Amino acid sequence: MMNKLSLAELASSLKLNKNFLIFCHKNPDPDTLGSAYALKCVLEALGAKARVACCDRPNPKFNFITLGEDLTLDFDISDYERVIAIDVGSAVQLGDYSRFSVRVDLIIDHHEMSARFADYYEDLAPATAMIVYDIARELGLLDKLPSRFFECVYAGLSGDTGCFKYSNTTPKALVYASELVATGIDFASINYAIFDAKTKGELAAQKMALEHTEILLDGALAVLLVTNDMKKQYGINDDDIGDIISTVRTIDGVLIAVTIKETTTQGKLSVSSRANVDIDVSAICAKIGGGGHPRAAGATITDTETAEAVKMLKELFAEGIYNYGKQ
Ligand SMILES: [Mn+2]
Repeated sequence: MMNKLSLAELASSLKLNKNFLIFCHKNPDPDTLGSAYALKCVLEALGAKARVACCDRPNPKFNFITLGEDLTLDFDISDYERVIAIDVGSAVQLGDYSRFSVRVDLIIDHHEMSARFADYYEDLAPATAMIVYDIARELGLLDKLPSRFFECVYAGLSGDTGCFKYSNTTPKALVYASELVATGIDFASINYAIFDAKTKGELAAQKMALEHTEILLDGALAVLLVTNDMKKQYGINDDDIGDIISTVRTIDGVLIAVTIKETTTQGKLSVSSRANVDIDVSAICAKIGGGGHPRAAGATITDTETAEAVKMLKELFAEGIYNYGKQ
């Protein structure tokens, strides 16, 4: 895989414009938000203006990254000289803002599916935030950036590595974490906000997961369907179930965890999957038009009856487990 730009070319190209828009992916996580706001710090240090945009409202627990800003576009995209998509694997990942994908001038990402079209793509980088850190270093800005920059990079890196416990935690990730911790940031509060703090709604969602997760294939496959009726019954909203897959995947013995969520749009389902072993769930999700990382991937299903989609998904992921068993 050849990058269209080298790191040096990418970094110096950022000096050419004065007014940037930075798109995050839909259902924003700490990596897309942390990368966007860290890049905003870099651009501001270069004397430019930058605005971060996302089609979905971030979970309020990420306010320490966004400072509670409204990320929805309320004005003309043509106001911006240069439009960047960060941690965005494909146009679909822009969600309701995918209509703006033709305006994107620069893609910085680490999802395998973007390898072919990203301008700067780092194969198996644990987090896009590490690429933004590389950009700042390349520009010689590390001594000049505010602590907020390091907090945002740390949030992205810690977020995508599950607090440095997922299999994507490379030695390089830990070296970067070491440098970030050495700047004196309050990393413990960041980790608490991302991983430990649970709202009452999230705890109610865990109760729902406990009561409704189906365990299949002798415990190898865990599937949780969350219908709109269940959300009402448990008094929970979409924020509360945003990371419910993390609960489902902790069930001992599970090789693949899958959540299937009904959305407020009729006939549209949001699918998330996690592999606890070396099964490439992004390849499985690609079969239904989705993608992601080898051990964390998702897809969106439209125009399919919920029951029919659930049956299809169970078969699809079961096949992945059978093939893994044959190895
Ligand atoms: Mn990411």
